[in-house]
Amino acid sequence: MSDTVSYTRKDDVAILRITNPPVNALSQAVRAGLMDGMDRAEADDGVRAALIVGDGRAFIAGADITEFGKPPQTPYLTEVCNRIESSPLIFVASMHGVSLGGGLEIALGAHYRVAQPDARVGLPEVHLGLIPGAGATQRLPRLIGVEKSLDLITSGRHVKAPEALEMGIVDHVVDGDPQEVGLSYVRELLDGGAERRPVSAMDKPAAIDWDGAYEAALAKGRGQVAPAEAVRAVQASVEQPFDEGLETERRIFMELMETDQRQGMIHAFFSERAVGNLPELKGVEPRALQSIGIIGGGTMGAGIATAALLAGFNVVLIEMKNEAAEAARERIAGNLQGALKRGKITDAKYDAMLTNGLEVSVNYDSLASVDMVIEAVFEDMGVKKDVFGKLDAVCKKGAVLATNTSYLDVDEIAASTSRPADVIGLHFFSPAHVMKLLEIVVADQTAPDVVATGFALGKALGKVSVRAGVCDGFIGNRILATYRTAADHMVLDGASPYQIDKALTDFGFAMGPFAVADLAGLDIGWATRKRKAPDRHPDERVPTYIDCLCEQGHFGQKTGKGYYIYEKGARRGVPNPEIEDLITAEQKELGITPRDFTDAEILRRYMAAMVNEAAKVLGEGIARRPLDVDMTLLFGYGFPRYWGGPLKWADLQGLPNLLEDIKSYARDDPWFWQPAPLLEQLVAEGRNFDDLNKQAAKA
Ligand code: 3H9
Repeated sequence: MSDTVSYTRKDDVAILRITNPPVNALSQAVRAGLMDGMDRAEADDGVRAALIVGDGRAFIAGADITEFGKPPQTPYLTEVCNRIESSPLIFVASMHGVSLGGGLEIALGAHYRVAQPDARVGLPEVHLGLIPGAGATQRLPRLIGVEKSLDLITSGRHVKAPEALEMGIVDHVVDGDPQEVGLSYVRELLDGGAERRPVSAMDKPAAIDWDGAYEAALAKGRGQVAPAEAVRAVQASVEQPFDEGLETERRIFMELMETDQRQGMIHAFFSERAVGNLPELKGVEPRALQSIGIIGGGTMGAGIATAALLAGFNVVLIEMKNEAAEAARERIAGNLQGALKRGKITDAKYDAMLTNGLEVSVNYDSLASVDMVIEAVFEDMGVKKDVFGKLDAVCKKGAVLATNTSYLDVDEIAASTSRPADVIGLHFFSPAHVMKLLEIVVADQTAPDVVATGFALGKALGKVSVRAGVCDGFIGNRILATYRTAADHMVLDGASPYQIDKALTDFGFAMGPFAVADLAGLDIGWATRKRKAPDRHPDERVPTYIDCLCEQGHFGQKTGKGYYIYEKGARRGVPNPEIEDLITAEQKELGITPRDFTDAEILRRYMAAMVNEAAKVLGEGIARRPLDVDMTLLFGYGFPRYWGGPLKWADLQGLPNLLEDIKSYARDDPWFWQPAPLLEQLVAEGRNFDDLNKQAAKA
C-alpha cells in the first residue's frame, strides 16, 4: 500500500486511513493510494463496507494547493470521488478537524457521513480564485438544495458539524475517536440493512433566478469572478444530467485555474502564512507576555486594549486624567459589547475582562510589573519622548517598550531611553481590534527576542504581522503617501476625485483614496503637509485646494463634509460640489489646462506609483520580501485580495511594461516618477518580484 493511505480490515469493514501531514491534502500520492485501497477492499473477500478516515488534525483539508499551476496528474480527484460513489461497497466518511474543498468532495462521494461535534466542513475554493472541481457543485445541491449550496460555495465559509447536520451535509454527529466512531456507525448501518446511497442519483434540485444570483455574486465579490462562476456550475446541476454537469464544473474549474485571480489568491494564501516566518527569528524565544500596559485611551489605545483583552491578556491602561481614563474604559466596554453581540465572548467573559482583566489608571507606577507597554499617544516626537522617559523610569527590567507611531523615527524614540534594545514599533491599524494588519517596526538596536515577542503578540491577537524597517511611514503609510500623491497629481491635471475613486473601486479596492481620506480625517493629511513643508523639494507638486476645507473646520466624515457630504450617521457620502470649484481655482492659479483621463490611465498611474515606491521600500530593506509589501497592502489598505498584492499584480502585468510607463510619466514630472533602482535591476535581469520571494524562501 502507499505511504499515505493505509489499508486495514475490521471484520467485514475495510479502513482506508489517510496520513499526509500536516492536513492530509489530496496529493497525487493520496489520490493514487485511495484508488489502490478501493481496489483492494473490493477484492477482499467478505468486505461489505469501507470507512475513510484521516490521521492527525484533519480529515482532509482539500486538494494539494502546491500542485496548482502544474500539469495535473492522474488519478484526478473527480475520478476518485466517482469511484468511491460507484463502488459496490457501502462507503462511509468519518470526519474530524476540517473537511474542506476536495476533502468534503471525497465525503460527498461516500454514501454516508459521520462527523465529530467540533468538525468543520466547507468549500473554500473561491478563496483561491476557483470553484470546487471534483463534483461538489453537482452533488451538494442534490443533497441540500441550491440555496444552501450557493451560500456555502460562493462564500467559502466553514460550517460547524451541528449546522452541517441541520443542513443535511452530514448524517450523524458523534464524539470520540474518528476511526472508532466511524466503525460503529458502519456497523449500525450494516446491521440496519442500509444500502448504498449515491448522491448523484438523488433528485435534481429546484431552479432559482440564475442570472440574479450570478449578478449578486459578482457584485458581492467586487470584481472577483469565481463566486459568480460557481453559480453557473450549480446551475448545471439543475439543468444537466449529472455527468454533463460534472463536465461543466470541470470546464469552469480549468478556466479559472488559468486566471490571474487564481494566481493572486494563491499567492495571498501562501504569503499570509509565510509573512510571519522570519529566518532571523529561527530559534529565538520570545519574552514572557501576560500583561500589557497601554498609554492613551483614545480610539487607537482602546482598540489595542480590546484586542489584548479578547486574546486573554491583562491590560493596564494609562490616561492623563481620571475622566479620560473612565472614558477609555467606556470605549473598551463598547468594543467588547460588539464582541458579545457577535457571540465571540460570553456574558461571563465580558464581565471578567472588564473587572479582572482591565485596570485603568492615571499613574505610571501601575506599569511597574507589566511585560510590555504599547504607547498610543499623540503623534509628536516630544510627547513620545516624554512618555518613553517615564516608561524607562517605572517599567521592570526586560519589559518590551513599544510605540504605535505610524511614521515617527523609532530609532530616535529608542535613543531617548536607557534601554534601546527593548524598544520596538508596533503599528496597529484603526480600529485595532478589527483590522488584521500589524507592522512590527524593528529599530537599529531592537533585540531579536523583542522582535520575536512582537510577532508572538501579533499571533496571539490573530493579526497578520509584517516586519518593517524604520523610515517615514514604514512600509504601508510610505507607499500610501506616494500613490495618494499620484492621485492628487491626476486631480490637478483634470481627473475628478470621484472618477478616481470609482476607477479604483471598480479595480476592487474597498474604497477609493478620496473616500478613505474623508474616513481617516482630512486633518491628518493637512498636518502631514504642514509637517513636511519645510523640507519640500521645489519640484514637488502638492495641491492645496483641500486645505481651504480644513481651514473652515471640515475634516471629512467626522464633521459631515470633505470630498463628500455625509448625511448624519451615513457612511457613504455624495460628492461635495465645492470641491470642483476649489480644484478649478487652483488649476487656474497654477496655469494648468485640465485634460481628460480614462479609467485605465488612472489605474495605471496609481498602480505604477504604488509599485515603484514599493520597489524603493524593498530596495532600501524597509521591507525584506515582496510578499511583505503585498500582505501590508492587502490587510491594512483594502487592496483587492484577488490580485495578491501590488507586487504580485506588477508581476502579472509584466515589469518591463510597467517600467516603460513610469519612464514615460517621468517625461512630464521627473522628480515624482524616478524609477526605483530595484525595478530597473529586475527588468534588466529578466526577473520579477516573485523570484525575490522564492530566493528569500530558500535562504
Ligand atoms: C480544492 O480542494 C479544489 C478541489 O475542489 C478540486 C480539485 C481538482 N494544500 O493554515 P495553516 C498547509 S482547493 C497544501 O498554517 P491552520 C499550509 O500551507 C483546496 N498545503 O494551519 C501550512 O503549511 P506550512 C481547498 C496546505 O491550522 C500547513 O498546511 N482547501 C493545504 O491555521 C498548515 O496550515 C482549502 O482551501 C492544502 N490544501 O489551518 C483549505 N492546506 O506549515 C486551505 C493547508 O508549510 N487551508 N496547507 O506553512 C486552510 O484553510 C488551512 O490551512 C487549514 C489549517 C484550515 C486547513
